Amino acid sequence: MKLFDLKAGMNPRRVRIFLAEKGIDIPRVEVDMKAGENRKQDFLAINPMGTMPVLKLDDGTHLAESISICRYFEELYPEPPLFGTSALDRARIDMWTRRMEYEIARPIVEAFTHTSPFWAGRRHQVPAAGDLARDMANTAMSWLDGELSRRPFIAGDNYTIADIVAQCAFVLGRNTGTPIPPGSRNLQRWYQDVTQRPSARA
Ligand SMILES: N[C@@H](CCC(=O)N[C@@H](CS)C(=O)NCC(=O)O)C(=O)O
Repeated sequence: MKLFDLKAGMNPRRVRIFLAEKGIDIPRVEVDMKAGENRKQDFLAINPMGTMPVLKLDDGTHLAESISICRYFEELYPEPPLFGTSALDRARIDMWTRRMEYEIARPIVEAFTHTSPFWAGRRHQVPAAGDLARDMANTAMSWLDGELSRRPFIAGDNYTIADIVAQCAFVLGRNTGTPIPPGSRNLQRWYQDVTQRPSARA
């Protein structure tokens, strides 16, 4: 088994944090995105979408979606549970994970891709779309700040995959011009808590 990784990437970070929370250590290969390694034939043969992370299993199977990779490890190593245990728990965590993906991670990524010089020449950039995405991210952060006044973690009393998705988005946001506003006290408190976990440095 090995993980094709991208140290700076939001989605590979989800998998590394997840594995660290579970205490799982697997071999990793860093893909050189700046050199375009992920767009070359060798890597495209592994994942035609040209994205990381990719988990390669010993039988040659590949999984190329961060949440699917995490789900696979959850099945193999159920403790500590990060996707929930009861039917309701699982559904609630899934609901919050999807919300973190669509309401938080997506606009932060869009703001980055449409406005950063890093993506110039690699992606079609529409700066106004980036500005709109940044506004949407800020609106979603204000909503999430209110939600976090009522519970310690995104989906309830425990740290879950929903927190991992959100914290990785906010790491990207902090580095790319969409930080958590200082006035969002609950969100700031939550971010401090999750980023102080040892797994945050994975
Ligand atoms: N939905 C995928 C997205 C993967 C993805 O977009 N990865 C980014 C890094 S965070 C990437 O590899 N980008 C390279 C590129 O677009 O060229 C997942 O969650 O695994």
